[in-house]
Amino acid sequence: MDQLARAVLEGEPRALARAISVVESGAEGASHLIDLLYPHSGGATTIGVTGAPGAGKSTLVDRLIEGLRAEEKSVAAVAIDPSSPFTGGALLGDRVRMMRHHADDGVFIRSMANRGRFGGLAPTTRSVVHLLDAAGFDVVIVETVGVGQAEVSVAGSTMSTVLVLVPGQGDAIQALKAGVMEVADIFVVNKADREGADRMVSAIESVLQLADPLPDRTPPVLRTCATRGDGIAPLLEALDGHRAWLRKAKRLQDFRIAAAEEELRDALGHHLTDRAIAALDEKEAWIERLASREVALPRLIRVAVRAIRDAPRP
Ligand SMILES: Nc1nc2c(ncn2[C@@H]2O[C@H](COP(=O)(O)OP(=O)(O)O)[C@@H](O)[C@H]2O)c(=O)[nH]1
Ligand SMILES: [Mg+2]
Repeated sequence: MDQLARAVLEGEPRALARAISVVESGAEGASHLIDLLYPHSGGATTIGVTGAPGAGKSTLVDRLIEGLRAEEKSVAAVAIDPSSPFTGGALLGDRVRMMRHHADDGVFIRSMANRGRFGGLAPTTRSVVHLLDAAGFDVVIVETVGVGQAEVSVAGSTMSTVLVLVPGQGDAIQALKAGVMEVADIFVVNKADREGADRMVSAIESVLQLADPLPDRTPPVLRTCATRGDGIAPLLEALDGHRAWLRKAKRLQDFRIAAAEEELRDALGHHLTDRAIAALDEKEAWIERLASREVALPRLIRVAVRAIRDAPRP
């Protein structure tokens, strides 16, 4: 493991791929690897790109990579796709699209399944981001699918979050009104080559004006056509602008603290749940009793907590 960690820190692509597999699969040594690498992370700029399936996120990420490479920044991109939850394999579409970066040492691309049981980013995904960060990439981009909970989660773990919408996506406007909008630092209306892009931009802007209390920063609403590469330079500028804003007035430190707490809560939740379930004697019988109202939740929780306490140390 120590050797693998060293190779990751040296940015060796094959070591990186192996380390990610170890972390993803939770194989033996995963915790040790994370212990070794985590102290070396924190230097990368992290960007979340989220939105509905088909919004053009991957195409946009590909363009962002191109733009960042032109600035001589190294970039790692992880696409999380819940539609392939069992294989954890790379998505063919992403692979083919991103193939042109394949020979470039400054680019690392990986698709992975989202194993988050409660929606959002799985703890392993966050660990993978830290790993890529530790490997020395200047920028780490995380693409996630979804409108709602998943965004909240990605927004909490990446420095800047870009929400990608498309013309005519009325459901998104409703979601924004319901409060999903706080999760985006930058709004992008992609497929701006299509009819209705201007209307979509105005609709988002008017929802943003409804914010109460007024935020100390109003997210910009940008237009892109990812397939043609239009609007990418302004998006990169907006990302720089948001980062500059974060660096002022201790905001970045506040973000890091909040992200760390969220990560701890999330990982601890998963960990304790797994341990309690494993430690619970006659688990099925307890669940049946819970279902048939023979036992209520508070008592079962006490039983489960006691089971963890009495279980032999792992
Ligand atoms: N017309 C148009 N199509 C786009 C644009 N961006 C992406 N697409 C297409 O939309 C489809 C879905 O793109 P993809 O990047 O895979 O979306 P994702 O699911 O959000 O990652 C693909 O066929 C893209 O070629 C755009 O700006 N305009
Ligand atoms: Mg995609």
